[in-house]
Amino acid sequence: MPLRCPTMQPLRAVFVSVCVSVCMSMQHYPAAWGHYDVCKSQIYTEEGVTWDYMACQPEATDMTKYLTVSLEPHNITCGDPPETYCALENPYMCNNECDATTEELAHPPELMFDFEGRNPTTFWQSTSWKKFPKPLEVNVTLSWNKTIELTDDIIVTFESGRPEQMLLEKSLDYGKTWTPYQFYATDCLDAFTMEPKTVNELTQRTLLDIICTEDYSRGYVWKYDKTVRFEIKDRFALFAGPRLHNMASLYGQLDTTRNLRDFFTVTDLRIRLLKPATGSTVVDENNLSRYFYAISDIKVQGRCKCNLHSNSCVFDKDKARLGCECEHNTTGPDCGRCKRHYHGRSWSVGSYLPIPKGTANICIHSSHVPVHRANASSLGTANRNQARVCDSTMLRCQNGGTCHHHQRCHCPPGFTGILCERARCQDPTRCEEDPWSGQESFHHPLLLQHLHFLLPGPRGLLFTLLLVMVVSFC
Ligand SMILES: [Ca+2]
Repeated sequence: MPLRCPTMQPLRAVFVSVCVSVCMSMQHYPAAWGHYDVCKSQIYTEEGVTWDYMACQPEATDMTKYLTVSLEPHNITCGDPPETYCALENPYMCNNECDATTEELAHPPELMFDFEGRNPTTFWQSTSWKKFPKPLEVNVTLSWNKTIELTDDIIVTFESGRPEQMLLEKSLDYGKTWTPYQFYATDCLDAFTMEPKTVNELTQRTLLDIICTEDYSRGYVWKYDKTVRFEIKDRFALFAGPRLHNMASLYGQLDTTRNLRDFFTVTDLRIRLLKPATGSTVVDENNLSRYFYAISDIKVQGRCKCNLHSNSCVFDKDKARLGCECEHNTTGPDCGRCKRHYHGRSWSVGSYLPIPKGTANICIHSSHVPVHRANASSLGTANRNQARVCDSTMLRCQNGGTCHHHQRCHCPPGFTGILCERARCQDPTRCEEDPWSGQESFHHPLLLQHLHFLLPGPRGLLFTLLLVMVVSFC
C-alpha cells in the first residue's frame, strides 16, 4: 500500500525520497494493485522537491448512509390507518400489526437502512394488496444527488416473501431518465417476455446485457432465502477473474470502455416492486392481508465518482450532498473540470493505467508548459487511451516537435523527451543518465550525504550503510 509523504521542508525531503522508494518497492506486490488512495506525493529530484501526481479515488464505503429514499405512491407505507397482516404461508396466523402512530408498530422507510443485527429485525412495510386485482406496485427510489460508482453487489433483503415480479433500474441524470439494470420474476417469459438467464451465463462480450433472472423470486420457502441481488462482483469477475485477483485487467477495461464504466455508475437507483409474493398461482381474495412488501435491509457499496482526481469525498450536511475534494487542479462535484486559470490544456479524466499508480492527467496553469520531470506520470507516458501527452493548440511539443493524436510528440532530429524538450545525446560516454528513467533520485549522492548528516554517530552510519545496501540492491 503506498505510503503518504506529507512533508514540505527541504531537509525532510530526503526522507521523502526514501518514502517514495519504499512505496515503489512495495508496489511490486499484486496486493497493492488498484488502491489509488494517494493523489500526489513529494519526491526529491535533481531539480529539488517537487510533486509526483497519481490517479486517485475515494475508498469504497457503505453508500446507504448518504442517500435519500422516496416512495411512490407516497402513502404506500402501512399503518395509516392501522392494519393487521397475516402470514403468507399461514392465513390464520395474523399477528403482524402496523400502526404508524405507535413507534413499536410503525414501519417507516428508514428502517430499510438502519443497523441490522437486532432481533427481531426492523423493516419498512407497504399496505396490503387490498385493492386486488388492481396491481400492487411500489417504487422505492434511492437518490444520492451525486454520481457514484458501485463496487459490490446490491442486496435487498425482504422480510415478506420476495416479489414475484420486480425491476431494478438506474439513473445517471439525477432521476430524469431511467434504464433497467435487471428484471426479476418467477416466470420471466410470462412477466416480461424475456428468456430467463443467470449472471453466470454472461460473458465479457455480453456483460452489459440486461437480463431477467428467476434466481431470486422462486420458491415458497422464503424464510430461508430472503435476498435479491444485483451481481456487481460476478460482472467484475468476467474481467478480473473469479476471485478478482486480476484487477489490472478490469481497470484496463474500465479505462478504455466508457460504456463499461458508465454501467457501474449511478446517481439514483429505483426498485420497482411490481407483484408481491403470493406463494401460489392464485390469489386468495378472501385474505388479501397476506400480500404485501416488506424490506428489512438494502446494501449499496460504492464510492464517489471523482474521475480519478480525488481520494476523498465528503458529505456536506447543510447541502445534504456528497462532493469530491478535488486534487490535480480540478474542481466541481465530480472533479469534472479544470480550476480557474488552469486551462493549459483541456480537462481529462485520470487513468487507471499504468498499474499501479495510473495517470493523473492534471490540469495545468494556463500559462504553464510542463517540462519538469515531476509531471511525467501526469503526462501519460504509458496510457495510450486516456492520457493526453500533447495538444496541438494548447500544449505544444517543443523544439519543432509535432503532436500526434494527443499521445506523443514526433521530435525533429537532435531532440528527444516526451515533449522534445531535450537535446539528443550525441556522445554516450559523456551523457548523463536518462532523467526520465525514474530511478535516478535513489542514487543521487546528495541523498546519502543528507542521511548521514541527519543521523550522526555510529547508528547513523550503520543506518546509512544499510540504506546503501538497499539502494544498491534496488
Ligand atoms: Ca432494518
